Amino acid sequence: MYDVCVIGLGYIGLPTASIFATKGLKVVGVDVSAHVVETINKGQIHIHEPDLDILVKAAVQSGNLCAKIKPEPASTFIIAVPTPFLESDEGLKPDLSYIQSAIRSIAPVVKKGDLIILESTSPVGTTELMCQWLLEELNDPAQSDDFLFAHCPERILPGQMLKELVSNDRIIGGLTPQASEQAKTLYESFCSAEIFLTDARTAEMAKLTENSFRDVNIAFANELSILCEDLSVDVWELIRLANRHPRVKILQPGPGVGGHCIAVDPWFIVAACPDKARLIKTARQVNDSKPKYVVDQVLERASRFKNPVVACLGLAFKADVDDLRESPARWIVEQLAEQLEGQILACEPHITALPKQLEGKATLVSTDEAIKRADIIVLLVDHKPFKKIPKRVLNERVVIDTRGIWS
Ligand code: SAJ
Repeated sequence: MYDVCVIGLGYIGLPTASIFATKGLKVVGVDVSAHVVETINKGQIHIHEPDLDILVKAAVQSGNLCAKIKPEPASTFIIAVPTPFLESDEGLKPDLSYIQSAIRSIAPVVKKGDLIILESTSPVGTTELMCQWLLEELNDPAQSDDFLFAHCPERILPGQMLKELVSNDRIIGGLTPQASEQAKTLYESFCSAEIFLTDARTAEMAKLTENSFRDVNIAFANELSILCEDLSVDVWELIRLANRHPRVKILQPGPGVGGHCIAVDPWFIVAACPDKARLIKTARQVNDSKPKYVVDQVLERASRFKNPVVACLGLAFKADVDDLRESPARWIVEQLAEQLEGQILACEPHITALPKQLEGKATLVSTDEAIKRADIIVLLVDHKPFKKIPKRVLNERVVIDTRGIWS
């Protein structure tokens, strides 16, 4: 029997399973993809995150981590599956079907006394629902107190996951105090920061609140960037100066908010309280409208040229990662490729081939080639190499810097 069975071996499940294994626990990781299972059992990885390859290799080679297609008996189950949202007739709705499938998949192997932890970011009430689903699934007169349930939201930042996995404080919300305590003992095996115990609903809302707080703050910065354009004020200088006030800490504007977390999680709050979550909803709308604003800005500048060459620097969803999914930069380049009469050069140092949507519509080039050939340079992602482009070169081009790195 295993100590821990982790369901879902993606960006959260894989580092979590691996770190437990390197601390000496017997871990089985479960994924519905045979390719993922095979890759991990070879000690390799299917996603990109700095140093994750080293951690997974060490975990597999120690004999403490293996991957399987189906769950195996364990004393703790950790659910780390996606929780996207769906567009329905009634608006945006959280899609909890992956969690429900995970619960169904563990039902044949759970025993009384097992601890079941939800790590996926989820709407308030999901841990309670999980308990309900498991009891419904088990065709015997099981009681809710036969199992221990807790929500332990992940809070790690893509690009710095391994460091933050160990050093971030954690929140654990059990359906019972015993569940919280047991989960705390487990996470203490690798977490060197403080672990705070609360109830499941508060833990669920805490995670949604953290990401909504960031979204609202970025929306404030994005709105300022639009106002400043009209008022002929340099927004970067403005924010730098305003942030010198001891109680002001504005985040940075950009071409929009991407990734699977900040742009998604606030909707869980809005879906639960549609009439009351007014600020959180507006912030989402402000951030979602920013990519189109950038497209219009570029089209307007390009209209002054005949067949301009437009260099778009960056396709990833944020700086220094290679993740192009849910990326405002990528969306902007796709729109420009559709709408602009001219040539699009795309420059993304972290990839070697363009995503399918851009094949034949843009050309992937190096930074040097992009800036040499461009009439218009559009900076979309603040990757480190772009910061080194000499001012002299930029002074000779039309520049749209959505991240303020050359300000
Ligand atoms: N962004 C801005 N301006 C800023 C900061 C970010 O435009 O000042 C943009 C980024 O470019 C990116 C998006 O926001 O497109 C999100 O990036 P991020 O670095 O803010 O966050 P994520 O999505 O990579 O990770 C977040 C983190 N949450 C918080 O910082 C509150 C992380 O700790 C969470 O674990 C993660 O969501 C998650 O999994 O929920």
